[in-house]
Amino acid sequence: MKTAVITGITGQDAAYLAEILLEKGYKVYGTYRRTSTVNLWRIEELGIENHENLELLEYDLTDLSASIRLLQATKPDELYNLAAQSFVGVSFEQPITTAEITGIGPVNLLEAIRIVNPKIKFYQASTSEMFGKVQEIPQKESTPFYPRSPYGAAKLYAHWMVINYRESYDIFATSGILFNHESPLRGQEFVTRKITDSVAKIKLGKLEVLELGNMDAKRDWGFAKDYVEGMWRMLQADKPDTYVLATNRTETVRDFVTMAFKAVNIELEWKGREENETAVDASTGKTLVSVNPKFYRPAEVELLIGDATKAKNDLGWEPKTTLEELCAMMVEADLRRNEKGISF
Ligand code: NDP
Ligand code: GDR
Repeated sequence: MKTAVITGITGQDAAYLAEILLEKGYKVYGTYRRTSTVNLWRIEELGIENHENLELLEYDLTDLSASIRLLQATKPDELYNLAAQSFVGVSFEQPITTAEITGIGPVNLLEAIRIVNPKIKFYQASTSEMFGKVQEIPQKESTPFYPRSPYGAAKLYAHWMVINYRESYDIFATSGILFNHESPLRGQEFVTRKITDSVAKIKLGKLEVLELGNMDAKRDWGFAKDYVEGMWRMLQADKPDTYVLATNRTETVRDFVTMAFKAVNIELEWKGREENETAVDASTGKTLVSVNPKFYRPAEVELLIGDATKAKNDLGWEPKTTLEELCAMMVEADLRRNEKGISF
């Protein structure tokens, strides 16, 4: 039986990864950090919280000694580092915390591997945010980086440290540059989930208007469950490397809003531009979407579209879920939750 450690078990990706590793027969240790109320709703939604091969351990990524003891106690074959301060918007307000968790945190784990057992295979959750300001379309492994946020810069530091530990110490350290991936388990602060939850509330008469920031930002959105399969495949490869996972399709935030309303049979009509942009219900004329500049960021990543050809060729990985399917799945889950009065 293989053993894996997944950091950040309370997060979206870790929940799906734990699910597929348990299905593959792994013993899985998931780490959570100490808070006054630990929220395990994601693994509970997946029904794996009491799985006999899943064990939860308290751990903070910013602590080197805790990282060493984590690996001594669990003796993993594979270590997936999914923990991070992962919200780009917050990283502008908390750049130092973001650097400590998202930038230096992974180095604590790399050092722990070096000290405890250099044979442990390591996966680092790198991100398309490292590409930032457009240098090339579509973005792939060889595209130059130009991060546009404290989060992107912190992730880029960690990314280069992974490559350095790979080359310096012969550690199986792999980096997945993943483009945005969403699901019904996505946090509500991220734009897709904010949209699907608000659409559900508007449909049920629990919210009047959805307020958003930059509608023109373009993202390459995939389904998180497809992407965690790619993470696992990366650690089964013959050698450590860097891989992009993406769908190679990009849409604006506005397009996603239109799609989500369509999923509840509401056609939108868009009016105005930038700060004055709104969308009304085409059949009633009621305003359902408006722009609030408080959601603008000091610097924006305007366009992301990834090329995952390398992952397809080397790992046989391809996304399976279309954006329409993903959006409908998220709206449906939020309708169900809102009907029951549950809010995650
Ligand atoms: P989430 O924000 O859902 O989860 C992040 C996890 O990290 C949470 O469990 C959080 O715990 C944990 N965490 C935060 N700080 C610490 C800390 N100091 N010590 C230990 N754990 C900590 O992220 P996702 O699941 O969406 O993403 C997983 C990883 O992939 C992240 O590293 C993210 O940056 C990266 N990524 C995500 C993409 C996406 O589109 N989802 C795309 C590319 C990369 P808590 O619940 O206590 O806050
Ligand atoms: P992103 O995701 O920054 O790409 O990072 P997010 O969903 O937060 O933003 C996507 C785009 O939507 C625009 N936007 C808004 N965003 C939020 N959150 N709220 C709004 O109201 C809003 N209105 C417009 C944003 O400006 C942005 O352009 C995610 C995270 O999961 C990272 O951890 C990960 O690394 C990257 O995806 C790839």
